[in-house]
Amino acid sequence: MVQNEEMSQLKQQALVDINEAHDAQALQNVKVKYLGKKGSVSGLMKHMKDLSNEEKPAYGQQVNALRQAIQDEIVSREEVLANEQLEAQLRDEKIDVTLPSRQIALGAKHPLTRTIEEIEDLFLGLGYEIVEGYEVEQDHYNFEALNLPKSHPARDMQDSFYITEETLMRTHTSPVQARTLEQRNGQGPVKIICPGKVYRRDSDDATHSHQFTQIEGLVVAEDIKMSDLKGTLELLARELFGADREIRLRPSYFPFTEPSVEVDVSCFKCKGKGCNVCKQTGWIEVLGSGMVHPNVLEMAGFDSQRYSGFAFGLGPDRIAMLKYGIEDIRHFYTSDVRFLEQFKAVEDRGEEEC
Ligand code: FA5
Repeated sequence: MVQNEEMSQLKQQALVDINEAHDAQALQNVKVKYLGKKGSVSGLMKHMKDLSNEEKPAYGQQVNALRQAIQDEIVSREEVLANEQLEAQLRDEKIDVTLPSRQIALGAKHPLTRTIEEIEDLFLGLGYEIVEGYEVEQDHYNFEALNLPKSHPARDMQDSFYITEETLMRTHTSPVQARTLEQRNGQGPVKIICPGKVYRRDSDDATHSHQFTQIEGLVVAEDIKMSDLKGTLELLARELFGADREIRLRPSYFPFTEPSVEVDVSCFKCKGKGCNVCKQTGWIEVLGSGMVHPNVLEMAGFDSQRYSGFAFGLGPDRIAMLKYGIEDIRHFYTSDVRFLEQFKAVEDRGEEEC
């Protein structure tokens, strides 16, 4: 029978086409070619009109069986292709876990942050609280509450950026001590350190910046003496610059402390003999300090007969410059990655080797 002949040829051709389809799209095209509405299998139905009524059901069944057989072949070919694709993917995406990993560029702490954290850690260990203040500060707290009334000539010691007549960029971290004392309602003890940014109209050079950092320290309690200040600063100097450091106090002047002292630390490089770091003096000036002026205590509501205290203010920029041998303060603020990357190496080696 002609129809049977055609059907078996069609089936054979379909099997060949299915096996030659090497991806999903090609297989889909084969499917449309044979099983689509206008496909070859549907085309076989055109012979129906030439058949007798008795022959028609059997022929219809044969066409359906052919359709099913091609459909089954396509499904199994689909599975084969899917497996092949998965295997190729597994092969292509294979990871060699023995290869060395790519270098991840890790950041390092900014030298100022490291210095500030080192100082914070020491004082936290001594039971101090860390208090932060406002960078935009009222004239009252920056100066007046620190015994520097409007006309006081010592205001010239700190050239300021004023925002209005009564507000300015704080010139030091001392306003935080004035604010904290005021908040404590005349009740000691107070033991705080106050790190933060400060601003002055200083012209920028290798050792001066118009923006720099300070850490303020303040202790107010009954019976605080100058020896407490000296012991505390000795500890600080040894923590920062080595266990065999000595400090010396030189008379100085700050309106908010009386007496006031500048504190020098024996040179960590030449051990006091004289070198380029200490400018041949054997000593390095590191901070200003003194006993809190009774006026400051009284203005904040503390009884200066009952309470006494000490305060100090240091510049982490200068400390970090000394510690790491940095010759220009402006390196801290220009965000040059080549400069900052050097501190990654310091971090890897550990603090003691700096
Ligand atoms: C003060 O600012 C006082 N408030 C410190 C103080 C606090 C004294 C409490 C007594 C009691 P002075 O102006 O000296 O003091 O500044 C303190 C430190 O800030 C200096 O030792 C120095 O390290 C740093 N410093 C001052 N000006 C600059 C600047 N332009 N650039 C970088 N660091 C500076």
